[in-house]
Amino acid sequence: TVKVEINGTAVEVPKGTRILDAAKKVGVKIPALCVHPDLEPWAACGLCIVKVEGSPKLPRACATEVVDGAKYITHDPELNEVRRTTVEMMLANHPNECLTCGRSGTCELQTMAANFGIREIPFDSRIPEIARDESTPSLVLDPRKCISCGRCVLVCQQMQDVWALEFLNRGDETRMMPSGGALLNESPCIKCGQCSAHCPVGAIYEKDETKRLLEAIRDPDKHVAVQIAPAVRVALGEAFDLPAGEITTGKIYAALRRLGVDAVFDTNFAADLTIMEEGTELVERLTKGNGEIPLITSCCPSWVDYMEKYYDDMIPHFSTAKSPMMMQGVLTKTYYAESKGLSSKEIFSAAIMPCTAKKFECSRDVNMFASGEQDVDVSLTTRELARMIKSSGIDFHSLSDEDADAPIGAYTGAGTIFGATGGVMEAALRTAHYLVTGNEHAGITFEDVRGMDGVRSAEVQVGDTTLRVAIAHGIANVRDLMNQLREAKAAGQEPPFHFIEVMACRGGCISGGGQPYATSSDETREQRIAGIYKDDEKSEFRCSHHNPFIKKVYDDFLGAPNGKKAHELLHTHYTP
Ligand code: HC0
Ligand code: SF4
Repeated sequence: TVKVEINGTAVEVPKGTRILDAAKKVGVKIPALCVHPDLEPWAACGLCIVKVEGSPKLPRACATEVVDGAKYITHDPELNEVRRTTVEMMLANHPNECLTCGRSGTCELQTMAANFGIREIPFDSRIPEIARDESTPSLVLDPRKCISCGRCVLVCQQMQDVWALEFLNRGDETRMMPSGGALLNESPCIKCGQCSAHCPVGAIYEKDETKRLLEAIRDPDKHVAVQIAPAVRVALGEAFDLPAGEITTGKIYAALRRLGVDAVFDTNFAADLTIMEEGTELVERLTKGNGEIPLITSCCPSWVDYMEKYYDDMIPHFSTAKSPMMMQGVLTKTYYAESKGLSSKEIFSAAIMPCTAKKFECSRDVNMFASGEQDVDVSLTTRELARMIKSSGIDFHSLSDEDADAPIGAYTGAGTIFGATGGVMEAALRTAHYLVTGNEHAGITFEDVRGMDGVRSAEVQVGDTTLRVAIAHGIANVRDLMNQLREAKAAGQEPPFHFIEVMACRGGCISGGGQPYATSSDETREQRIAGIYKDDEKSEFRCSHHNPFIKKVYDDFLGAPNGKKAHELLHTHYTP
């Protein structure tokens, strides 16, 4: 360890600790805009300079390791003045559009300006005229608002390994954009939205589609059905100052009804359905040689996009099962519509997702129109739902819990854990044993597939087979796994795994690009994941095949899992 002083307070920290973190330990917050706990520090914004007693240097606290015996001064009038000037310069290069900006109230630059009490900007304004990029269905890039902190570029390159964004231009004119000034939809972007979740200001954000849902609600000719994704229930509360991980499912259902929607469904129901379809697919591939092993999950649209772009040789390995969101959408416009005597045209189906890529998935190909109409008309992020609730004057805290509507609303614990990394795998394992052997597995939980390691693997005995499974989250963790598969294939060896789960975002959907702005650190992720497993534990049923409404939908409507009708409505295909 190393002993240092921060503003006169002694503190002992492990060797290699950075000044910023040592200061945190004694309750001192050094301002910074480029720093993010998910990313390597790279000293871009210059706000975190500190003084070292006896030295003329002003090291940047985010990137500089403490030196044994050093005495640091983090705040004094002189440092404050330098920082204030830095913020003023940023403000001169930033449009004064707080009142109409989606980040107003959560913007880190706004907070910084408020904290420094800046009342005027003593520099000439120099805002480049660069048009907004609205080329993808998911995100809007507004380079005028960019403060060149670099977080989006780092997250896109380091965490996601996509390299859709880079820095263009130099000095004050530096802006994050796709290479060569291309549009986002011409870049390799997979629409995961992690850039938007990490941007401290309003320079990258989800495409707001709240108006479309509100218009449908007001349209007397539309019957509006809304589904909510697994991960929404453990994060929406944060937008209402509840702790991360607090389960607010019943309040969300109630809020949707107050907004005027006609039917409230749960994507978790379709997650149970996905397990029946994907589980059956796995068993058929394993026992009947009906397709390639390993089977790879396909419910994450950013992962599908990435795979089609970079691993199209893996297409035969992909599960053809649609994502739960799309399954829920098609059932809403067929099975549910029929039960109400409505046509698919009369239904408006919306989804609330933790994800920006789901906006793109809704209309990605013809299979997403299996009901004859677009099965999910619009997909909104958790952040958009929070705004709708706030702007409608609904006091979220005072809502009482309500239930989802039948017959496609009830879910099991297996459906809910889809929201966490490893959850789809665990849900599948809970049912695979039953599908293979006809008997229930002795235990419900599979602790080996849980956790936050970027790549995890486990062996699970299912009947006579030792199933080898692997899980990856955060796209940067996928490459090794896919290369391992390619190598085994090329060498004619047995595949290293039977079943692989991939989620594009670190932690899984609980940390999707459309979730409430948090510091997005692993602490928040773990709190949300704990909420997901709590929801699982308190569920009456915990295996998808035990969901009585899943049995009913097969009996009444779909026939057998992987049967003809199920294939027509619930499966899809991929194109390189
Ligand atoms: Fe997910 Fe999903 S688990 S992708 O992370 O499979 O977005 O929450 O809704 O569709 O269920 C997201 C979350 C979903 C889907 C489900 C899957
Ligand atoms: Fe990169 Fe994801 Fe943002 Fe696209 S959405 S630019 S892939 S971080």
